[in-house]
Amino acid sequence: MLKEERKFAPPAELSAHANVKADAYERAREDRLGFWAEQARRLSWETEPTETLDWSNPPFAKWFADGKLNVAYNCVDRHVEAGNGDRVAIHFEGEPGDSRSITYAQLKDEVSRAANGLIELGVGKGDRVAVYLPMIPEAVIAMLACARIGAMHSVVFGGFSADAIAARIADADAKVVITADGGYRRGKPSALKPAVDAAVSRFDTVEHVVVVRRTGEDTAWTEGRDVWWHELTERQSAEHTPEAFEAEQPLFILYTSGTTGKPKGILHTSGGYLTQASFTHHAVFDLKPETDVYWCTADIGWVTGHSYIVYGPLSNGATQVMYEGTPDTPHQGRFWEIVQKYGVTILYAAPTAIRTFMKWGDDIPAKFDLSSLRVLGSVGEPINPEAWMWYRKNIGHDKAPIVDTWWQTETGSMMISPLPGVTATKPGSAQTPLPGISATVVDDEGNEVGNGGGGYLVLTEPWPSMLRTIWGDDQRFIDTYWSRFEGKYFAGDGAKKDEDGDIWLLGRVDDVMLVSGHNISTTEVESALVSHPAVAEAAVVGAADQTTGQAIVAFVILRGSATESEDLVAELRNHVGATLGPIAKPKRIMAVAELPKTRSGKIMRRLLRDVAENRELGDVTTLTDSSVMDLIQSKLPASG
Ligand code: 6R9
Repeated sequence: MLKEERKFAPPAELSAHANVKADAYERAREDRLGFWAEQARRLSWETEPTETLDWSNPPFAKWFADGKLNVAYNCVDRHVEAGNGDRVAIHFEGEPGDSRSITYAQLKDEVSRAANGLIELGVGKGDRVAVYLPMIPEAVIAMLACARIGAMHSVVFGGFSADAIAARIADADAKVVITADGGYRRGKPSALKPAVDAAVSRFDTVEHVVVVRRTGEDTAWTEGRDVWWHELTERQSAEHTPEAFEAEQPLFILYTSGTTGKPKGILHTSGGYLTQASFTHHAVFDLKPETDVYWCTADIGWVTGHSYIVYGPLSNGATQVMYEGTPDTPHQGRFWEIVQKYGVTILYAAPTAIRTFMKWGDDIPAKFDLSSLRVLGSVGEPINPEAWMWYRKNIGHDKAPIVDTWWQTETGSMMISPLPGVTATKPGSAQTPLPGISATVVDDEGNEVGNGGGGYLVLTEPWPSMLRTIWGDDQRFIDTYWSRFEGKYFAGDGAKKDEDGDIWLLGRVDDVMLVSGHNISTTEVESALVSHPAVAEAAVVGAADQTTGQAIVAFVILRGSATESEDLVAELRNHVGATLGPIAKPKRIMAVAELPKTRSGKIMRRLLRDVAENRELGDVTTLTDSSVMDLIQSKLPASG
């Protein structure tokens, strides 16, 4: 197994002024529920909760059940009332270079108008609204407008197919869809409304389609059903009195594809979700709302956009950057140009982006002033130690701590992460459950492993932002998460504990390979490959093999200067063997130009397994770019 010896102490200055210090772990250990009750008080409640957790009917939790609050009020109005109406909430940067800064006072007006507009369209408490928008401020405004009136949003990634939209509209029975004519991607307008039209035409339950004008391109129009966002909102009052809802009022549904089967509608509710999203954002990023400029590069269609663009940062009164487009438009330094332009202090990105920046070269970020950055976050996949080191050196200039945050759509907010003012960080490890969170690693029988042991990641106590169920399917909720290990939440990730008890995530258990009777983690083989100077990215799968059960097949993206050759392949195999042991040597290694990824940047190993086993490809609807698979398949010999 890879052994990580490097460790980086938190900067003294950051430690001294950290929002959350080491004592939080102690306090939460002594009184976990008291700790969460204290965090709930960071929010503004119309009726303060007196109950913390109701776990009388597991796994169906209720948090702060007798409290009442309005989530949008907490994210917007209360900052205006506190005298911070002139603070910028969102610095929006459009891909073509247009920009717009929205203060909290302006956001309050816009959210109120949108809320009044939705009410005019007949949307009320408990109704579902599908949101299919590019990364523009209206996405945030639409989500908050729903929250403000007690309607639930169901955000669908801009760019998903009509089929994917239709499946989500049908499952949630959405009565309104909010979309745009299009958005900008890779330097061009990219239409969104046609996919919505195709999806909506299959139902008679969708009453209205609200359309934001972003690109100004011609758009097909269905009279009576379609409504321009600007016409709808401009005629509304900017006054809207937020109603307080019960803490367990549903806030949103967000679909996760999972590896098989129909997407799961993950249901989140209000008080507990906002408590943990807000607390973790405050603690893990050490946000100082008066001085920090925060930027989460995720898409709003991913849970990361929900919790760390909308609910976490706005509940904390943050000033944040929102960027519409791709990192290489119009040039590969676009992200760093934005960091320099706004003086971004906290950056939250995915390992897939970091590995892409590595591939593009150190000289690109070096051209920009990144000295404002003081905390760097990572989310979405295990971050390979080499990518972590690159991020620390080239983006954080060896001073900004990296927080590798493990969590899921289902957990609602961060669960395992270093605290930037407390933890001595280790490249590649998410390390420690956050204060108030109980996570551990168990073996096949559900027994906790000791330090140095490996197995499955589980959560052993309920947490405030946990999913409440799968929309419309309580039994699937129980079967998927609560049946593998008695009384514990099964996350579906493999993990190990190192000698210090720090947690390392090893990828989805569905991806774990079984080679000659040995369990081998895809993450570890990929990290070993990426630690070779010729490799920028790697994806590893186990393909059926007559002699070894499964054989390791690796797909690698080479760095600019390297070219594929038999010698290089042999060298890479030996490199993995030397790092992890001979059993982990890939049987085959293929250089490819791109890897198949979801919109949130996760590698879809399932498709690569289909390729490696010469099967027909499974569902590709959640892929960013399906032509990638044609390229990869064309590299393969007819039989494997
Ligand atoms: C937030 C998000 C959840 C799955 C999760 C795990 C992987 C996320 C990670 C990580 C290792 C991290 N994952 N963060 N693995 N280290 N820091 O990504 O939610 O899209 O639902 O995915 O992502 O496999 O189970 P979601």
